[in-house]
Amino acid sequence: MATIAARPFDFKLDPARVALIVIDMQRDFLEPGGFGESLGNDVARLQAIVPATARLIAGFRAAGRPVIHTRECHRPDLSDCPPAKLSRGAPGSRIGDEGPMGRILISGEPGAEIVPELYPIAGELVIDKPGKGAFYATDLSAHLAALGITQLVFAGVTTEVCVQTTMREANDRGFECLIAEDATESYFAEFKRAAIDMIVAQGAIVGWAAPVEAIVAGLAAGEGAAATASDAAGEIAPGDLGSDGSARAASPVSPAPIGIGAGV
Ligand code: TIU
Repeated sequence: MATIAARPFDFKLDPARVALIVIDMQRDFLEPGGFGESLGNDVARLQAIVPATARLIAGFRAAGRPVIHTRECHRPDLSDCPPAKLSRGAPGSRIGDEGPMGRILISGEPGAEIVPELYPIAGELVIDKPGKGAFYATDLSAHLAALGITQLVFAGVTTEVCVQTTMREANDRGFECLIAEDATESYFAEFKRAAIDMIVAQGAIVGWAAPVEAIVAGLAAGEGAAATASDAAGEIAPGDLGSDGSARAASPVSPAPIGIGAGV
């Protein structure tokens, strides 16, 4: 175990059981002309967390711990996008409409891709999700169970929408959740602050919050222990899952989606 100074109190990080989930660091949310801007937002705020998020990802990779990426996007035929969601955004630049980065929030289009600085490497899971939460209608639960994960560190965008929704889903499923507070951002500064305050309130009712540097330092400190525990448990490493397609390697060109699962 490694102790990380966190809000509302120290987080006991288990280096053998922790994974990082990077939520929706896609061009559609971070760059002009995508879904985020179509909703009336200034996307510049979100670009500022790319360096801290890259440091966090590098820390997990260096420690040999899983990095899982999510992308909010829909099938080209929009069969996984409910009418209530389709009707959001400015007319002419809604989900499925053509934009400067291709069809907005559609799987396989340039806008749905993760920004180059944070691109997945071979062996990392990429979960395409039709909702705000990453557990809804995806295979995420099954992958985390197969990897022996009990703790999740969260980064990505936006704090009060997809990050908070996924963190609440994870908390209800029994995961210990820690948000990296300088590797997450909202289009609204006050919403980010409020979301994190809500997460850590009432004795970590949803989870903990800590800066990237503290998390990376904790991971590095616990690395030796992780290797020992992992060996003893015969833990499955990312990329070691079977050939049934349950964990596909991300290609450097276009990460393969895990697909729509059983909604566990
Ligand atoms: N609009 C907004 O703040 N967020 C989203 O629509 N999706 C995510 O947070 N990824």
